[in-house]
Amino acid sequence: MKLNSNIAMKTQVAIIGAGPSGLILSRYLALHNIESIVIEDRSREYVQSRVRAGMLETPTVELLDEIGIGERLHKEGFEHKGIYLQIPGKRHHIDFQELVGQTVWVYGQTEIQKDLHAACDANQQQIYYEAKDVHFENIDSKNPIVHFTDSSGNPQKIECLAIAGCDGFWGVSRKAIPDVDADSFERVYPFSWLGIMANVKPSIDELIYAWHPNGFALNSMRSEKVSRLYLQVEPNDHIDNWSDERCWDELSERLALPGWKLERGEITEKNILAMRSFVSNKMQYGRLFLAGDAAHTVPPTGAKGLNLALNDVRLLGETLVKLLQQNDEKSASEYTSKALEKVWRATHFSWWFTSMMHTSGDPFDAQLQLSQINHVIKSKYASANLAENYVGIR
Ligand code: FAS
Ligand code: PHB
Repeated sequence: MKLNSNIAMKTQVAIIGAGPSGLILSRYLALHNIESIVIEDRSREYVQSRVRAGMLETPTVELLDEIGIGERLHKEGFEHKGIYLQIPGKRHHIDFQELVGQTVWVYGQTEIQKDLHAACDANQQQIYYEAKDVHFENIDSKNPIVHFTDSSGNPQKIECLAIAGCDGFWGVSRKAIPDVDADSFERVYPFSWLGIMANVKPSIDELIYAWHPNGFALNSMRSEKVSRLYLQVEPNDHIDNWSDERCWDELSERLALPGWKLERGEITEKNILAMRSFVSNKMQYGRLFLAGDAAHTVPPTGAKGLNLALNDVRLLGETLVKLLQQNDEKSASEYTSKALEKVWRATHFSWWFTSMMHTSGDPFDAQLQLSQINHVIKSKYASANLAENYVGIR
């Protein structure tokens, strides 16, 4: 039954998107006694089921601990001291602990989403799932309004003091910023990733990033029983072209090393992920602030996407606390410039690592890449540069 709702809900912050950025921001704000309402386009089940990131920087782990959802991560996650870089016949360990004194954590984004849902349920966080037609009013005032249609088809209105656009690359928030495209940058890469999830014990203790003439391959993991692996494929490739056997044969070829065997198992998930770098240099307008993939996207080679999103979330959380509790408009005006420093560093690193590891079919490119990878392997300084960026520059 459609009700014509003219009664406005009131909250301090309206958050668009219930992915990691939106829900972690809602937890951070609640920790600082700031109320929020979350509006999400998809169902809770759909958001929960999306397979995405797997590698967490230490600052991300610290934020999850701070908002009280780090317990399962410390029990079930894996702390990794480095990664392996591989070219045909040679596998070299880059030791982050030794080079820069930092480590990283393997814990799936789907697990973080589960922990967030539990925390939001326990704290009665108001979340509207399957909300449609989200649009804004008065975002350049101190009392912006969010309009949407709820899952029962009823029009809803939220009067708030700030809007957090955490609705990802395809969301509506970034598009609400005037002339946003004039200050945005995009690079679409001429390849995609085929990602597979498999019920098989990981064949090695830490991640392998492998350059191979056939294309890049990544051996990652989720638990002692689940492996997560990726193959560079053509940009318009389709999972119908990739039988389980072809996946395992190609992964075995690209990750091959004498005396080592890639274990095979039941493949439970296959997806193809387009590769793009995108940055909007406009991350706010009036009382609308963007965080996470709503403002930027990186190719997942450097495992930066989720970590960069949560760097924004911490900064936006701090900014909103100062704005709403201390009326600190100056900090609010500096949000974008502060966020972009890390956004561009992570964007450059993700582009650099992607360009070094993915083949183009051009033999000259291949020689340059092999020379660069060998330099990173042999030079302590070049290894430290990779390590410093991978663990997350503070
Ligand atoms: P998200 O896109 O996760 O969440 C945005 C939310 O907003 C979604 O739930 C969406 O449904 C909702 N939304 C969209 N439009 C809306 C609207 N109009 N109204 C209301 N809600 C709306 N990163 C890595 O580090 N490693 C990886 O391997 C990796 N793999 C990825 C695979 C895929 C397919 C994708 C898309 C991304 C991947 N990423 C990876 C990056 C990913 O982890 C993101 O960085 C992370 O999800 C960012 O989180 P959010 O900013 O919350 O955006
Ligand atoms: C993953 O485990 O999904 C993963 C890990 C590291 C990356 C990309 C993806 O660089």
